Amino acid sequence: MGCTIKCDNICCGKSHAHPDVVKQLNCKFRLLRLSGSPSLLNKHLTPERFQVLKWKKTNYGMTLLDCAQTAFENPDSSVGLYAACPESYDVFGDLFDEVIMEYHGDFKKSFIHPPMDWGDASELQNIDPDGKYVISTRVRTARSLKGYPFNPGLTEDQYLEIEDKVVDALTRLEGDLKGQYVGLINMTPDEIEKMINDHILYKEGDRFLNAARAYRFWPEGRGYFYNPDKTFIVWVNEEDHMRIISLQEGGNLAEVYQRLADAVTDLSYCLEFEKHERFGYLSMCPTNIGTGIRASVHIKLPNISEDMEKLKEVAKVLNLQIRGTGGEHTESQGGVLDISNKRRLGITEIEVIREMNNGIQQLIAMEKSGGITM
Ligand code: ADP
Ligand code: DAR
Repeated sequence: MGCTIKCDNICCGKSHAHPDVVKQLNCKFRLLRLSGSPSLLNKHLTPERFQVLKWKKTNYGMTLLDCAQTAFENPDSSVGLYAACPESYDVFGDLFDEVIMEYHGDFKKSFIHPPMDWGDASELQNIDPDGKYVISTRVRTARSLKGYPFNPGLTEDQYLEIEDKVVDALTRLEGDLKGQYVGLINMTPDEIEKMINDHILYKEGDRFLNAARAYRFWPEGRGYFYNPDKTFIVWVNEEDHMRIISLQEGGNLAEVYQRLADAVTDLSYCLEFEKHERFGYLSMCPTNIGTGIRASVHIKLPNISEDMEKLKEVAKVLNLQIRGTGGEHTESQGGVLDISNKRRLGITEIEVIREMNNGIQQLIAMEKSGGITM
């Protein structure tokens, strides 16, 4: 549709955000600036960028409000920006490029994410063969179905369409990956709580996702797939259309990683994933683009975790991220830390795993030597 609204700039001949949306954005932007929010959104959505981006709208009908509302409602966000649809990464590219550059360690505008390369899992050894530190190992990636918006733009029918397409593909898997799907709508609250506590199912009620309108029509179209051993899990329509997860007790990273590589490869024969020419595989959060991989261990490091601030500094140097026992936005319980790679973009799948493996090995070596040596 041609431009029907005269924005601040010369009319660009494209569809624009409605003036009522721009009015909301003006107010929320001012409040965000006054809040002193530490978010990457507040740092990089400069007044100059705001004046241009507030008028833009994607072909999915998504605006800057759909992308930034998470931080408007949660000024304490660390990132504060979600893509409302695949086009958001380009239509609001002046903002997303800056956030991505900072989060993923200097991924410059000229950089292009490398082609997918799972490498050879046999180069990976068991992170903790004596089983003294690592309780469990998990490797997950995010994938979005091509042609659909992300949570802020999905209709109820689209949630159900995505669920149907993903479940059809999952039920074609064979061998170790064979399993069953259960929709949240068919689960009791106690069953859901048990699966969350067992680290199998996603938590509900994340305030950042709620502000991003990710819980509309809940639990319609939401559920998870699992194999009998619960070492292969797929979340459907939580933060992303798909989270593909491989996990098991112990530190056998090679086995966990190979299972994920096989699953993604098999699913790619049945599903077309959203992919960007620069950013690789797209997801709702700019922290999860590229490989989309988060490879983590649940680990106990009683000596070096006595000084958590120092451990976090070392983790940053090793490109590692520390989360609580229940995952993001949770605290550590019983000394169990969730430690994973931070970078997911600009390096290949096998390079992500190498970076995580090397980092964890260095932390275990420090634990054995009795203290942090960096
Ligand atoms: P994501 O990994 O998808 O970014 P979270 O950080 O919220 O999401 O973690 C999701 C779930 O996975 C949580 O229940 C968390 O405890 C669990 N988890 C993460 N890493 C491991 C691991 N190495 N072993 C067992 N469970 C894990
Ligand atoms: N909590 C939001 C998102 C941070 C990245 N984690 C994701 N995508 N689950 C924030 O901006 O702090």
